[in-house]
Amino acid sequence: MMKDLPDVKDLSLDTGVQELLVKARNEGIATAFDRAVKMSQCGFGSAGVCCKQCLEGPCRIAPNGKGPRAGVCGANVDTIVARNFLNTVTQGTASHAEHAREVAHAILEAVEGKAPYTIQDTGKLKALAQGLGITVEGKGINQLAKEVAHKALEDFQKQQGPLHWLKLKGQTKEVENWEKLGLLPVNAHLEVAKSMARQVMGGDADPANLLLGAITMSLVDGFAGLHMSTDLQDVLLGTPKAVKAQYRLGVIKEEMVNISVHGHIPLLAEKVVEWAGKLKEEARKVGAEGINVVGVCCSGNEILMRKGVNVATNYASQELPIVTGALEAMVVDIQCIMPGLQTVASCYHTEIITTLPYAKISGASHVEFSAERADEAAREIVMRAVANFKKRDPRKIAIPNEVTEAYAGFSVEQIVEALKAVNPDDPLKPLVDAIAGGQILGAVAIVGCTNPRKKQDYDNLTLAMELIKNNVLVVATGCSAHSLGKFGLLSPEGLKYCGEELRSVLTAIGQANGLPALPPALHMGSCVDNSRVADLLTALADYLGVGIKDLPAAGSCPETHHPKAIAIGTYFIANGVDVHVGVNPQVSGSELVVNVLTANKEDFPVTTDGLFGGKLIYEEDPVKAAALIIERIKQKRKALGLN
Ligand code: BF8
Repeated sequence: MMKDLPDVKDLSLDTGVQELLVKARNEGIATAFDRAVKMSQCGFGSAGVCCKQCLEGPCRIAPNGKGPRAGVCGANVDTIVARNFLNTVTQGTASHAEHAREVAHAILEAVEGKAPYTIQDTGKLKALAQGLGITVEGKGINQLAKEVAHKALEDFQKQQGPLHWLKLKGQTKEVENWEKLGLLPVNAHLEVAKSMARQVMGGDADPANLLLGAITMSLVDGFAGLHMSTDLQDVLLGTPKAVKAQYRLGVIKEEMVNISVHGHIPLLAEKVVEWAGKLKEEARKVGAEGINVVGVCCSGNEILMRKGVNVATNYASQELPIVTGALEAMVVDIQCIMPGLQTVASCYHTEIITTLPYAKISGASHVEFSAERADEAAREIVMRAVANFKKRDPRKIAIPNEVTEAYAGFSVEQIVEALKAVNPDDPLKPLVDAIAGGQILGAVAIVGCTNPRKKQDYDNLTLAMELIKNNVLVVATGCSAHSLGKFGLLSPEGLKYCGEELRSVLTAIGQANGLPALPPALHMGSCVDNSRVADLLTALADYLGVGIKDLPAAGSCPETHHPKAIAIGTYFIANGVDVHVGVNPQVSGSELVVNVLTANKEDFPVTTDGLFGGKLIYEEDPVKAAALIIERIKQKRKALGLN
């Protein structure tokens, strides 16, 4: 088996992951990395030219120009590729919108006394209520929270006017542009249903119109998905503040009952952390020293940001905490959960516990979670983990040693707070001055995933290093943030990789806050927390009186894997931000779609760059990608009259 598989050093930069990949192979266990090697990619699917919209097909248009040029119904390759792209964006959007809706319901249940949560950020609640046009005066916190939650749910049912959250959070100049183009979404469910209806056989066959549909869908993603999720979670669970924690598989402790939380919606993860604290004594009864909760993927980000919980690993290596032989339970909710987890877990004592009725894995245990029974579910999950401690096979235990220290918790509120230490009256001024003066060349959000087809963490890290070396400020979210955390870029230690000017700015802000320096990359949260990145860009654009599209900023997802990442990227393009992806976005089969999204032909009549000021950059080499991003940042600086 070992013979035809690549060296583990070529699969991940993380030595702990490498170590456990060798262990897994020696034990005859296949992981995503090895499955990726064996699964060849379909050339038609890779180019986006396969159509499965009806039973006349599947039809496919060969990218090499040979064979039929249209499907049985006559759909040409541009229609097929654009429709597939819209489908990808719709999948990502539906995931985020469902996330937001769950949190809105949890708030309602909490304030009605049915769910065991208490509103944590009353200041943010009041600000949201005001922004949504709700009268604040004379109302109690629970009443306000109820009205805000109802407004949120209206964004899933109202039949007229743009999304409340778009009016609340959209940057004025960008909103004007979307309105002028007739792209404003009305409600999340309506738009997802409309998107599916236009994709159906015999629906929308105009590729440009389908791509505009993808833009509308991405606005749903941004406002009724990302922004709404973050805003409501901050209200219910608290707005993050700077925290210190540890990264890498060494955070799993042999002497403890270990539970990893994995998925996205933090309602469950928060409760598991709470009950792990309450049930310590139960762990001692079975011979453990306590209960250790560790994070994986975006649930990991959520409890890192709010609770300082350590992070074991990110997407591509999610099976490997099980391979330590010391993980009692992995509790999952939704999105980015590999079904292969259960296959790996069946070789160990680890219990995979699914929690949502619409996201189960065959063979896994299921403990139904809802906000109403959050305590019962979390208690049961922790007790199951405790009971599994005694089932360990000591011969199978091998936990890598390495851990890395990192800072996280950089919500916009926390960033502004840090800047206030430099200028209490005008906190954004130091940042804007540093950008205007060229000490900060621009800002890039490194976001999204890791992908078992790419050397894990390598592109995320390499791109970040290139950018900070060139004095570009980096913020990070999602599994990319984990990549940077594992290798020291979320710690002031990483400042040594920065250009001199960026280093002096980060040192000055850090020291004004009693720290040696700020880290070279600021961890802003999970994937839904890309809303925080948008909020920061909106604040800067408003401060300067320009559009987001005018800012010297970009986004990058070097190790893309999920449709959510494509939805988020499209949302940022709609806001006028260039977005780099390092993995094939599966549109190459249509020259038209490529031209519209990447604006690679100067004379092409309609491009996202022309309409919004942002475009897609596809480049697999992270060093080349950094150069392209920096070139564009310089162009945007020039247009603003900056050197
Ligand atoms: O929402 S970064 S691999 S876990 S899709 Fe998934 Fe990508 Fe990780 Fe979070 Ni986002």
